[in-house]
Amino acid sequence: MTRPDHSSQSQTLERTRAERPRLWRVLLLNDDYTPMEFVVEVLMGHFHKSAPEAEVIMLAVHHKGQGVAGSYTRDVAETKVSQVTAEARAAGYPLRLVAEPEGSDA
Ligand code: TYC
Repeated sequence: MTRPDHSSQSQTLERTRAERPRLWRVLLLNDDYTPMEFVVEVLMGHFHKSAPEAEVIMLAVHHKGQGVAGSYTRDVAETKVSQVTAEARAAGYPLRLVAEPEGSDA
């Protein structure tokens, strides 16, 4: 009796597991009302930027309209969007963030 040949299937599964998960960028969007200091604190507290790094990113978003806060697996990126958005709303600010897959450059 011959057993079914699963070799190609298991090779596929092993290769899939070996690949790194696609990363998602968390984008910060500019607005006219969120204080610069709040954005800097978000970048330091949620995205682990140093004070000088956070300042550079915040000013780039302020001048260009949007910028990358960090890249993470999809779950982590979406959680950061939710948590920071909730924190901004609780503070009364309209700050917006979105997560997008890397490689989807506009
Ligand atoms: N434009 C805001 C201001 O002048 C600062 C700001 C920067 C807001 C970055 C949002 O993602 C942002 N107070």
